[in-house]
Amino acid sequence: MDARDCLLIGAPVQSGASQPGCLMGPDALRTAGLAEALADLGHRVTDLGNAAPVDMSPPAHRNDAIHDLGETAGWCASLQDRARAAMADGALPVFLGGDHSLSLGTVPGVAAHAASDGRPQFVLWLDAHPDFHTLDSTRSGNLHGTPVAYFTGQPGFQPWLPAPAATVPAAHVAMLGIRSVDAAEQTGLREAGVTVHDMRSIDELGIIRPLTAFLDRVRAADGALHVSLDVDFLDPGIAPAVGTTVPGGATFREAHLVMELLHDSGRVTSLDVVELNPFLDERGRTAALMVDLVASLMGKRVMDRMTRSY
Ligand code: 4U7
Ligand code: MN
Ligand code: MN
Ligand code: MN
Repeated sequence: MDARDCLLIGAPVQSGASQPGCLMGPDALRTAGLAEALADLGHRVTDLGNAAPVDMSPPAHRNDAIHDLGETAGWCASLQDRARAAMADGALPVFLGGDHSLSLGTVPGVAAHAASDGRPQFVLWLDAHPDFHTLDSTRSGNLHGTPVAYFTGQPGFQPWLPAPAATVPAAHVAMLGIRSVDAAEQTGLREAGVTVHDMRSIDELGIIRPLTAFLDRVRAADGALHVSLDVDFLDPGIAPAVGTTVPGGATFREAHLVMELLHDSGRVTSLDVVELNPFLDERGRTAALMVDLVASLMGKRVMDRMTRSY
């Protein structure tokens, strides 16, 4: 990848999660040196600071479990605009979460730009969870479990959330690392036709084959590719700073390999780094790991590292 204009956009959203703390995610990523790491790779980096939600007061939903709907709807609207504008500037936006409900905004926003360019939008979802609940199916009421259903255009989100600026066809979404799926999500994913590579398939096939198959499809379609990286994609042993830990996650080496392959593909046009909860971290290690993964995605290589340090 050549030098890119990277826009860092903080999205301190925590209304979609049950535990407070994601609010501090953007600042932890900054403190861990994200801008410096990207600049060291030769990219032009602008930190736009933090976005803010717009005021929204949607009607109450019949599902009583849902909480903070208005605030999450406000973030959804605000981030759709920010994402679309960042893409229109020709930049590569990196959205610093914030819980995963921020993808209710970022994905439709980047997809709207791709549509205006006449390019198909693809999404790679790196997560322990498929986040495929609807407002009716969520039992926890935590809206960070809903973005993929929303941006693939599943019914039942309006009028509670703003209409997505654009949707992404379910067939253009691939998920890697999945290992916690609720019953309603299983049915929904199957019916919608999302490609789900669960941990069993990664154990059997490795992580390269499913990823390269997807990247080949993106390339063949000349698509734009949004990557949404949830901290819980990683094994909690290496990434403890997340509210929704699930054992058996991606290893340090698997995660770096995914990032390196994404870099080599040259296809990534936008990125979410989500669910970092610094309140749960151990001496900043998860934040530091996330920065290192983003650096790998943006071109950091082992051999360059050796040349510099030895
Ligand atoms: B994350 C869950 F029940 N499915 O709906 C839910 F397991 O963004 C988890 O991937 C959602 O971290 C996790 O609450 C959302 C649960
Ligand atoms: Mn463009
Ligand atoms: Mn998630
Ligand atoms: Mn998750």
